[in-house]
Amino acid sequence: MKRLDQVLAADGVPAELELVINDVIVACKDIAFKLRQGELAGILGATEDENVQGETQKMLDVISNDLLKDILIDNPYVKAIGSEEEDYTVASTTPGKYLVTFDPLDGSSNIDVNLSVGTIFSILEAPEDDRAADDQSIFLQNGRKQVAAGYVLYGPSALLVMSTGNGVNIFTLDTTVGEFILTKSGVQIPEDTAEFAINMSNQRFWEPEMKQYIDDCLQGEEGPLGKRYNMRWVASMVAEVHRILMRGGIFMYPYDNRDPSKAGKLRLMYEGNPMSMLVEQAGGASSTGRMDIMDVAPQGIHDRVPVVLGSKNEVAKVVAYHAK
Ligand code: P6P
Repeated sequence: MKRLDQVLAADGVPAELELVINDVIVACKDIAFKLRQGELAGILGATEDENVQGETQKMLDVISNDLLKDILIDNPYVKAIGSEEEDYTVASTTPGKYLVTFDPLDGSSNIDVNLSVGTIFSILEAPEDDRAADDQSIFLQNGRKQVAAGYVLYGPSALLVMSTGNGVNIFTLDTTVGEFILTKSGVQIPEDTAEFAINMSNQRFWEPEMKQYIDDCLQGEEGPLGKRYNMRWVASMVAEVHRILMRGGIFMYPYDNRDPSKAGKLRLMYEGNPMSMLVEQAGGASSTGRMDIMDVAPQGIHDRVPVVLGSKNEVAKVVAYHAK
């Protein structure tokens, strides 16, 4: 049974990067503990505040964000962090080599009804130039520049799923010793699927291409796609991506015209890119519908992006619909 640090060392991960990852994990273990306490910890429910996304912050959104921010900006190898819950990027107290972006508690609308939520993180190298740690343009690198990406899924068990570029490993939190233990290595997503995940209530707002693909899925065996599809929607991206890593599937949060100024609901830097690295490292595909998500050039730390990810042959079909 290998611990996380043993797997990272075996994968040749630089010691400084391992120390950054380790601080992310320390914060996530604390988040996992607080979530397990639930009502008993008196930290469920919403605050009076909204984040930069215009979403009401749950108490645990703020607590999780502060746990990750506080430990990382004191890490000697971190230059700055970016978070879904922070209006601007936050400079570290010391110069460092790495940039960390995170969604501290993705799917937090599920907390109060005791459904799965997760922490998503992405690590980049800071550009070797003289831009200051508080210059958020140092983060504006495409997803292919990520040196590590992962999530912690706070489900029936707490699972760490991550990649440093050598495939995807899954670690299970052994609560008896407080360590993440390797429980699956070399995750591979099945290339085909008959299970799609999308929020159908947004159907009238989608582009015609997405409407057509879903219509064709719903026609089942008699339709142009020639198979009976099943549907899932958990409203927690981390849970959806984990299901896809384990048994295949396709997850979509496409562009919709509810707010034409936004490219989609999900954020590129701390949802789209890290999940795309994991999915591609596991043999899947991740697209906006028209291009690979990890090739998108970010313009800002809170950029949004349409997401179509999962089993590579199914993602290819959706891309083909958008190419017509
Ligand atoms: P909707 C959670 O808020 C999230 O960012 C993702 O985790 C999830 O896939 C999506 O939004 C759910 O969005 O519109 O169905 O509530």
